[in-house]
Formats: sequence, structure tokens, C-alpha cells
Amino acid sequence: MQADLFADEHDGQLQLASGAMLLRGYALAEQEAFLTAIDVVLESAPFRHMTTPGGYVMSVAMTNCGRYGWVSDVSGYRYSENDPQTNQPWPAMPSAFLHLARAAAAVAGFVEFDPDACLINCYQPGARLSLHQDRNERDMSAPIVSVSLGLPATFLFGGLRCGDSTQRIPLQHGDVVVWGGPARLRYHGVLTLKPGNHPLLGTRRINLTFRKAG
Ligand code: MD3
Ligand code: FE
Repeated sequence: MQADLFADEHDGQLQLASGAMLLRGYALAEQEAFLTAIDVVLESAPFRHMTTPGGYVMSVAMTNCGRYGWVSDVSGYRYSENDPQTNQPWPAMPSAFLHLARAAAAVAGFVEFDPDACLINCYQPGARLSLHQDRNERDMSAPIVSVSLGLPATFLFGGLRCGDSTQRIPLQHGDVVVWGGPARLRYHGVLTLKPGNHPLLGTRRINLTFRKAG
């Protein structure tokens, strides 16, 4: 129940599960810096719809910055130092990204988080991300930090097995979640984005995930 989900919230910090901490509105103070930095990344690495190994085109558009970028094509999922569309390195991780990801991880108890990959997801109404695990990263002791911007979405938080029951967690503009420790390999996804208009981002939701990939 929603009331239970937020019952233990203090100062906008909510322990969703062991290893998973929601920092409500944590990115709001840096939103302008984030939007500017996202535009800089998009100039050299625009959003694109990748293909899954199963041959489906993903409804979520993606790009990356940092040393490594997450890519998918018919041969599988992996991290790559180059953007396959240009064969050039991904754009550098903007310092505003790095600082916020490190600070958020520290609040959740993960000191010296050193992300080398940032996957940027763009959802238009109708886009969704089906239940999956993030397990292409080398070091599972590092958390993943996610930053949600724009339209609200419902996040699905499952267990360690695909068939485990799921919790629904509403994520809003500015919310940051740190996923680590026992939560690191839990299944998760995003329900179909509903139409709407956000004052800064319009008809989109953008989610950034900071990872230690290499
Ligand atoms: C829980 N992105 O890019 S972020 C992904 O909103 C991804 O775009 C979603 O799942 C999005 O892989 C969710 C929240 C998230 C990210 C990684 C996790 C939750 C996680 C890893 C383990 C457990
Ligand atoms: Fe994921």
C-alpha cells in the first residue's frame, strides 16, 4: 500500500528495501545544470532506438556519456567505449553528473562511488521498459544511481527472480534512487509512460543511470 511505502520517510529519504534508497527531489537543485549538460551530450550522441538481441526495437530511446556506454543490438547487450553510430568515444561525463551521482551514493552509504558510465533513457508516452536485471557491469559491489527528470513514471521493483512479486513506486522529476548491495540484482522495469506535459521537459521523461561498468 502507498501509505506503507512512505511510512518511514525522513527528510525525503526513503529506504525502499535493503540497499535501495529514494532521495526525493535530490536533483532539483541541479536541474538546470543537468538539462544543459544533457543537451551537450546529445549534440554528439543523439538519442536512438536500439535493437534487442531478440530483434525488437526498444520503445525507449537511449544514449550514453562517460568512458563506457551501454549498447544493445542483435548480437547482445554490452558496454562499449565507442558509440556504434559514429565509432567515436562517447561524450565525456559532465562534472555536474559525476558530482551528483557521487553525493547521492554517499548519502545512501556507498562512499567513493566512481561511475564510468551514464546511460540516458528517453521515454515518450507509450514507451516502457520491461522487467530486467542490470548485470553487464563488472563490479556488483558498486551501486547504480538513477535520476528521473520530466514526466512522472511508475517504476516496478521486483525481487531476485523474474517471477517474484513487484512493488510499484512512483518516480517524479528530480527524484534520485541509489540501488546497491542486496538490491543491486533485483528485477525492475518501468510501466508504459502516460501522456503529459512537463514545464521543463515537455512530453518526455528522461532517466539517467550512473554505473561502474568497467
Ligand atoms: C534496481 N532504467 O536503464 S532506473 C535501466 O527509469 C533502467 O529508465 C529505468 O532500469 C528507468 O537499466 C529504471 C532505476 C534502476 C536502475 C537500475 C537498477 C533501478 C534498479 C538496478 C538494480 C535494481
Ligand atoms: Fe535497469
